[in-house]
Amino acid sequence: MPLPKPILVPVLGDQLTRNLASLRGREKDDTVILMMEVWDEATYVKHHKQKIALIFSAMRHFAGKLRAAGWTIDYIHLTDQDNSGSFTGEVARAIERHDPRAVHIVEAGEWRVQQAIEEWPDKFDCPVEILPDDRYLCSIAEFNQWAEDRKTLRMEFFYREMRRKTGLLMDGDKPEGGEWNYDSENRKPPKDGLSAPQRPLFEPDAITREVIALVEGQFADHVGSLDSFGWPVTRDEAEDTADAFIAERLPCFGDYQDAMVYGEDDLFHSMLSTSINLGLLDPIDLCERAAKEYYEGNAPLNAVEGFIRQIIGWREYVRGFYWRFMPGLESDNALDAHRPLPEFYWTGETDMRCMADAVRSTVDNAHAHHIQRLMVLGNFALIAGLDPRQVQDWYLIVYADAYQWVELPNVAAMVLYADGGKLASKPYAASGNYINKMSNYCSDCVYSVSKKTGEGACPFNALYWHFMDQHRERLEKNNRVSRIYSNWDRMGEERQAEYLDSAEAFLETLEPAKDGWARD
Ligand code: FAD
Ligand code: DLZ
Ligand code: SF4
Repeated sequence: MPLPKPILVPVLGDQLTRNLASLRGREKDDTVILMMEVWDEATYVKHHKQKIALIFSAMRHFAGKLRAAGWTIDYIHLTDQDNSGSFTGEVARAIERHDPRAVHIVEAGEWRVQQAIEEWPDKFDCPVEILPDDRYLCSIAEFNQWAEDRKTLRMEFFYREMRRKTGLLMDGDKPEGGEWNYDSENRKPPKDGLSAPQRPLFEPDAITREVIALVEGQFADHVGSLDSFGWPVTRDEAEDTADAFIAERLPCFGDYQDAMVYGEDDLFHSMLSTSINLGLLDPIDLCERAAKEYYEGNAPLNAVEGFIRQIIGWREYVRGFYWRFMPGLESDNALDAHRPLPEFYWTGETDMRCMADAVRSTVDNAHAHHIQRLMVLGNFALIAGLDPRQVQDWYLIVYADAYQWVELPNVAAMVLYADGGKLASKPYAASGNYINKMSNYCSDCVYSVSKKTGEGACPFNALYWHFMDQHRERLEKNNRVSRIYSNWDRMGEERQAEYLDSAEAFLETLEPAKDGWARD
């Protein structure tokens, strides 16, 4: 009897879980799992070195674990001689090698890859089944249904649906404690000397060391350094990171969620995004564990609710938003912003202490925490009128947790308002006051945060009014913003001109990024 033909199951780099829809219920002797390190993915933008090393190392560890459990793994290494460089090319070669009776793949996280996969049924002489990615709480169809008849797609209302759906922090049909959202308690400025317990860092093992050498050799001109690589690359390591967060940092997660402290890169954030996005951790399981801490009296409600909202609220919402508005979201530019990304986004060489610290953390760790991404790096990009495509590339490149489905809505819609307000009710524009209130950056900055214009003034102050002035026609109609223009008008023309001249003079000094950082 000839052996029955197997099912070929390609597993992509961000699908590293045994609970993947294409693997669940499969028999080992009837399945060939294909994993592919390919040039197209590693270079469509020039990802941070730590991001590539993390993904390849996690892929290799996952493959090793499955192989040890008796699965047949066909693993394509980046430098294999016949590697075609693309998912499509590698699946075609694998079909020739294994002659499968069908290909089963879970839909891709990114539009670009999904477009390629959708061509496979016509390209290959073999049935292809594309399965929904059910690692998310809300399917794409369910999000579209929720969004269909709404004028505005505010996350808060979506989030309440997800609370009801999961029963997380619900007291019958009411939210635990009476409120859906405890953010008003989550805006504490940092106390002097605020510092958080160190998260676990993992010494690279032999597999990771081999990947690090590969990345050093093949991607030498990509941003970042691998010297401090300590990301969790296995499920066990990711679980250790989650355990440490829940025990040591979750109780303060809410209070200091928006705080920034010079040189404190993680503060009370979970540092779990890389592991969740790769598939090493189950997001709902994490939320259930956090809720248990509240019910057992180990963490306050504002912390636990805040953490759960980031995951079943924001994370699920941006994924639905991405699929609803792609491919247009990528090229949206509602504010007609065209200034090139400044070189200091890559080097950190700027006198603005807040920007320098956020870029340093980004380049050193392939990570910056949320409020640095939003209110420092993002706010600057917004009020300086930086080109959305260049800003999008930058965020996708520099963060180890960046995949377009989560990066793009955050950057194009939340930060840059390039979608014209589908996601946010108003642009998150802020002057230096906000950064001063929420951080200890300003006291030692070359610039003076209290000085509004002229020599030595904090650039955020004049850029803020310059931005508001430039977009008056659009923003004045927005009743959440319109009253700000009364303040502007009260300043009088002479003072306004000082603001605008200061901003223009500062913008003139920006050196555009050199070619070659983002793409070859
Ligand atoms: P925590 O602060 O501990 O939050 C817990 C978890 O909630 C995170 O791990 C993440 O899974 C989820 N989460 C929190 N905020 C968001 C959000 N706005 N959107 C989606 N999920 C969220 N997150 C990414 O995973 N990849 C990205 O490419 C990415 N790009 C961003 C770009 C910008 C401009 C902004 C403002 C935010 C971006 N975020 C992105 C969201 C957020 O900043 C990161 O998820 C977070 O900093 C990761 O660190 P953490 O795990 O310690 O998060
Ligand atoms: C980001 C990335 C990189 C750098 N390299 C690979 C790779 O070689 N092989 C792979 O399977 N996945 C890689 N990834 C992650 C993919 O880009 C990710 O799986 C897509 O976002 C799926 O849409
Ligand atoms: Fe940033 Fe302005 Fe504060 Fe300097 S003074 S750290 S530029 S906000």
